[in-house]
Amino acid sequence: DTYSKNLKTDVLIVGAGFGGIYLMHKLRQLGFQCKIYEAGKGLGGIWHWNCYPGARVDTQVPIYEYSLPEVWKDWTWSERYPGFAELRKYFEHVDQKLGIRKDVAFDTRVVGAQFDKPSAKWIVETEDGRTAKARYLLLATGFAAKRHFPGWPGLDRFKGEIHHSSFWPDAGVDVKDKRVAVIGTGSTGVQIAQETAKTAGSVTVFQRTPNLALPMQQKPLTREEQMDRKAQYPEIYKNRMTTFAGFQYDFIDKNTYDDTPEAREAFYEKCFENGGFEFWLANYKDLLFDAEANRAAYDFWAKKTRARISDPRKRDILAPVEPPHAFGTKRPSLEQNYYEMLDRAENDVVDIKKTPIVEVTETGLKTADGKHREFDVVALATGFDSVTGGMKNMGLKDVDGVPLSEKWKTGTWSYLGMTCAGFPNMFFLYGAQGPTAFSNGPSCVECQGDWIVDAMKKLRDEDIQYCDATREAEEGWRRRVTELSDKTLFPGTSSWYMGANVPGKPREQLNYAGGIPLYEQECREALDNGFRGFVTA
Ligand code: NA7
Repeated sequence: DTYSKNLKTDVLIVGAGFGGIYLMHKLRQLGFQCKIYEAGKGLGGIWHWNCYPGARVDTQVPIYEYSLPEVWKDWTWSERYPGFAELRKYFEHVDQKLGIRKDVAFDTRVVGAQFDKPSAKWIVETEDGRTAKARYLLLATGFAAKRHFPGWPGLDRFKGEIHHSSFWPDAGVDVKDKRVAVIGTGSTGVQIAQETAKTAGSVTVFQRTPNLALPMQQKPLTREEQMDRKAQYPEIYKNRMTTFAGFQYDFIDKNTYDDTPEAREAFYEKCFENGGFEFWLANYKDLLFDAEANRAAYDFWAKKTRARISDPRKRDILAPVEPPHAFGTKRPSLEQNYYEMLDRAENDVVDIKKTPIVEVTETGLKTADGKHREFDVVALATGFDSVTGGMKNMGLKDVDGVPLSEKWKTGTWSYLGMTCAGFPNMFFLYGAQGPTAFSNGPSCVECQGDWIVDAMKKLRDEDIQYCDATREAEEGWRRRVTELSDKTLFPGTSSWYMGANVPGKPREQLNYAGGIPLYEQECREALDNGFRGFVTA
């Protein structure tokens, strides 16, 4: 069985979130025997780990779900942007339909893996001393498998409750009338702050960089309206693969200054009203390429947001007149009354770019200006060693025994954002140098998952033992990823997209910035041309 000390299987998948489950389902249909190793206690990947207050997906349903008819047919949601509890229920539903759980070993963390060329098998080791042998190793570990904890002295000294967002206790933390500190203003920090503020005595947000957050426009959904729409789902899912980011909308075919100022203002307004990422991903097509166009969008955002904050000090910290970075080159969070909430007298925002946190004490946080603030609960929403951290942390070694963490020490090399030279028959998805951070998760996973499944089918049909990317192909892919990114405004901003959120991490574009359709085309070409860029044996 899945937990046996010496597991043998065709395919070992690591991770039971959107990616791992999709791969297992598709490969089973082709007759591959698959097992999943999952470090957590349940299905759902990030939705298993993320149970912090307010954890919620920023992509609308039904875009944020599988395109598999057997799964979507009779499933409906209670709101446009569901919270983690409902997403966990969704994964139970997926399990009922696809029967995943019986082939998953939970609480099973991979700590070592190497491909043995003579037997053409991966040998995979777990933390508790088990060994698995598999022809294929598929990594579906997501882009946020390794948490980032800043190195402040005293982190373990705090006497109140202190938790990283993705280690939030399942039972929750009572914040009623408590003094809550939230450190970090990524998607996570914004969500924790606005949710805890509903019951906490006070919320203080420690902000290094303002989140250029957009109105979510949350809406309850009825079962009837969703069931009525089901006939359109096949079309919706087909269309999402034709858009840049795998959404239901795309950048419009117009540049910012093609419109008159009035028309532009009206268009921006409409994006805000529709809510979600429309102001980001359905904006003018030069938004992420042209600094001046980007500034116009920023100015609109700042005008709208500043009007919601009456306290001038808070207004300048949360929505400064001068942009902290080009709009959309860091991930905007979707907010619900975030600005009105922070504007209230009992809540506060501290600019830790000006006065960094220098120490955690038994009772609170000390900043560089010597100020000490006391708290009962501290939420660390400081993010992740994103995109590459998880894979570097699994004890993976190439055929010569060189750790992946060494190979990726000074930069990241992959081929097609799904394979690595020296790691035969290993495929990964939703990771480095794929569309990952610039796409809707399920769309990216299905695009890459289908490619991986087709590649494995081809290997089997053509009786090939293994394929291994060449170093030249990797160099070419790295150049491609860089070249696509260099045309955009992304490289000018310090973000986790660029590896710039973790001290000492090489600064480089970690994601493929050409959009899903172009990405899919490039990957298909490699496969259709007889495994171009791979050696096969
Ligand atoms: P993010 O987006 O990486 O946000 C982390 C936040 O923590 C961000 O505001 C950082 O400021 C801040 N941070 C990190 N380290 C420090 C230190 N040392 N001092 C002060 N502030 C710090 O993580 P999330 O969990 O919010 O979101 C991750 C992704 O998951 C998200 O994009 C979605 O796709 C889902 P900074 O901006 O670097 O100045």
